[in-house]
Amino acid sequence: MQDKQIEKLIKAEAKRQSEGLELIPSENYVSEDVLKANGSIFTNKYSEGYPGRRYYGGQDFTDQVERLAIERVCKLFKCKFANVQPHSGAPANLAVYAALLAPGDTILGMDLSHGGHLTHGHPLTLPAKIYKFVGYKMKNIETGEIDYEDLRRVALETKPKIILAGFSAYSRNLDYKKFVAIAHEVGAVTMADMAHIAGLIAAGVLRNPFQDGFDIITSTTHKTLRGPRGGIILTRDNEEIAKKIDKSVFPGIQGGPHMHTIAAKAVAFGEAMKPKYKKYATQVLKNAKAMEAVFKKNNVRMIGGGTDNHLILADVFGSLGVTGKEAQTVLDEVGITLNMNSVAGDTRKPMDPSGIRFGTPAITTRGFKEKECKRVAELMLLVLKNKDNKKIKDAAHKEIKSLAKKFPIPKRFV
Ligand code: DSN
Repeated sequence: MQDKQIEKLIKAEAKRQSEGLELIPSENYVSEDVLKANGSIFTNKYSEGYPGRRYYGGQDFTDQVERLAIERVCKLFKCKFANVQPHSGAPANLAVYAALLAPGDTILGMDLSHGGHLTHGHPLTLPAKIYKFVGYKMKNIETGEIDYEDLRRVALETKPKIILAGFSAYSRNLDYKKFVAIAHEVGAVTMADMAHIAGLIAAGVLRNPFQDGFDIITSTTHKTLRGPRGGIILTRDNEEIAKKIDKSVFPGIQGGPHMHTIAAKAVAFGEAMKPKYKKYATQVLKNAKAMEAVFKKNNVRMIGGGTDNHLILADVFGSLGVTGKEAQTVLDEVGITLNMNSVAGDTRKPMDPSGIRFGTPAITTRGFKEKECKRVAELMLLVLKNKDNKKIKDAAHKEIKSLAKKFPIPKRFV
């Protein structure tokens, strides 16, 4: 690279990624093919519109790329319509709201403090300034069971136009059929934001909300799905909804699609169709269970009591007296990256909450199995329990570095 300053930073980040262990559950490593497509000359092209209906010339190859991405993602998630243009998850969610709602309409989503996402109603977001958000919660924080009776009560009372399932910090399975039944009672559209678990659904190791009658799925493409940073909106079979969504994405809230990203999305969707991907997704779940077992054995409180998916939300302040921020910092020092997170009922502030959130998508991509994941969980607890002991931390760091060396970040998956 001619820009030495940026080149140096890219190299430093590559070293950080390769020598440390990535446990942020929304992060992953992409293949070299995804990187190549994402860094390709499609970055030069403007393509406002949709395949066959563009506002600029020179679209022979962009049309083919976008059609391939749509065809592959529809096959992967068993649906009829897809919009692959959203720049990421937040614009994808906004585009659905804008497609189906009038300002002031109501959306019923998971309460943020119980695992919902910012775009499901945080007061500082644009959607929350336009629409009215009401929430549902867990009935029992220790088992993670959703309070479906209360969800129904709130739905009957507030008549939401959209009932939204999905989360960014929840570790249990949702009962999609219950959402659909309640939505039918109140005439709402069902929308699943499956950003975190899209890859696990694509692989068939977690249930697909479309199977239970959901109308719309939104997702990012870079988490378990292991693609470039981006978003998608899928519509099961309702063409009228799909058309409204297309209009809402462009020209509604976006201009030209990022064709290089769409090319990379197509590559990732192709990779997710391969049998090896199913193996990967199966291992992600097994690895999370292996980490859960260590936390359970050490009596560390996990929100929801454990995990059915790729992530664990642990109350480290309640169990070990270490705050989320302290835990994030001390684990960073020994080469483990994860994020501090509020837990349901947290009395601490979001910038230094009681919990940590971690997961297995990235380390599973590196080839970690249960044995290594168990060891990582043990090392995490050892460090957290001895956060001021330099000797213990140094030894843990050494072991983490050697694990990372033994399992280099792969370049190809299929
Ligand atoms: N930032 C993502 C996550 O970590 O879950 C959600 O947008």
